[in-house]
Amino acid sequence: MRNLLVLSTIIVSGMFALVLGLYAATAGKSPAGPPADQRDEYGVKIDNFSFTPASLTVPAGTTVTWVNRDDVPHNVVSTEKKFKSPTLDTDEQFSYKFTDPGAYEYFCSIHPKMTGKIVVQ
Ligand SMILES: [Cu+2]
Repeated sequence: MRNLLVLSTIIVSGMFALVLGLYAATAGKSPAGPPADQRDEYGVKIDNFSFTPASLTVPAGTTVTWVNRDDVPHNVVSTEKKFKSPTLDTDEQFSYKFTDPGAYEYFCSIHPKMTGKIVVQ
């Protein structure tokens, strides 16, 4: 009878451990989003008369969004006329999808000293 009790205790403990393990495995499978290297959207911040990051490398097929966080209007103009945003007031944004690999330089035509680059791989 005593052996039976020990056996039951072992079985119950085992099941408890199994349930805990399943719970831990399930809990571990809820990521907060796709991994950083699998994003298909990237952002460039416009602030204090500069683009941040000034140079951004993205995989082909990426949509890049520029957001004007400055208190003066800016725009985003491709040096090779591949894309051109309207004038962006504070907190306005512009997106462009880069499908072909290459280096895309751009500037703000209102303040031509503001320059940036998107490298598409
Ligand atoms: Cu500007």
